[in-house]
Amino acid sequence: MTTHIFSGPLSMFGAKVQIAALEKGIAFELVMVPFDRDDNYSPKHPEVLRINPKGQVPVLIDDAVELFDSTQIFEYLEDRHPQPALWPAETAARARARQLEHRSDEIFFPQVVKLFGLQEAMQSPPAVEACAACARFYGQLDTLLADDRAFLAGDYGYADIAFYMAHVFADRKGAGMTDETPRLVAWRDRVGERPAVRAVVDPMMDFLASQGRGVPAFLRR
Ligand SMILES: N[C@@H](CCC(=O)N[C@@H](CS)C(=O)NCC(=O)O)C(=O)O
Repeated sequence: MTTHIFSGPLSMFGAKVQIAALEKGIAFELVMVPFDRDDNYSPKHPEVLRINPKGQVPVLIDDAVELFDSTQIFEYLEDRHPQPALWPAETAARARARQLEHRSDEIFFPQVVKLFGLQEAMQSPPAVEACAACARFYGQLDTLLADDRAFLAGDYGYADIAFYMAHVFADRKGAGMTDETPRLVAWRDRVGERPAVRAVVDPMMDFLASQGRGVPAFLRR
């Protein structure tokens, strides 16, 4: 039975799952759902509606297991395909990595979502505050990398995948990282070199370019 991942051409959360599955060498069929905010992400794929009461991607079908939510799917992928490990083995390190992944999705990314609706008003107080919140977040992660660690939670893993994708969208919306956080920029380059990341991000950027929409400078080819 084939594993299916339902994602969207501009789905940040779907891209997380695609990258993780590629890192683990899982054979899967990718189903791209119609995806545009202007159309309120409609029509919804019937399988997505059946499995996710929120009607959102990503959705994973692996034989009898049907899941939604990128972080829940990470946990399943790790249990089902333990190697290569994408969470740290040690309990405290694993808990910290999970917090980082959660903070990326639930603390950082909501600031980016605010900017989605403020693109014509980037000098407005809410936009300035959202950009400042992103910059503060970058500063915290830059400090985290100060002890010569190459990746956010030690070894490369889910925390890096989640934050890499979130920051691509932040950059698209005018809140990219700068040379004020050089360790984080170097981290971005390290993560961006991974074939699994390229395999997901490059088509996403091609999709944007094909629509005449902006592509972050560091991802232009
Ligand atoms: N917490 C969820 C968020 C999923 C999510 O926001 N998905 C977006 C795409 S990135 C979506 O499907 N939006 C369409 C909609 O809300 O109708 C996750 O981690 O999977």
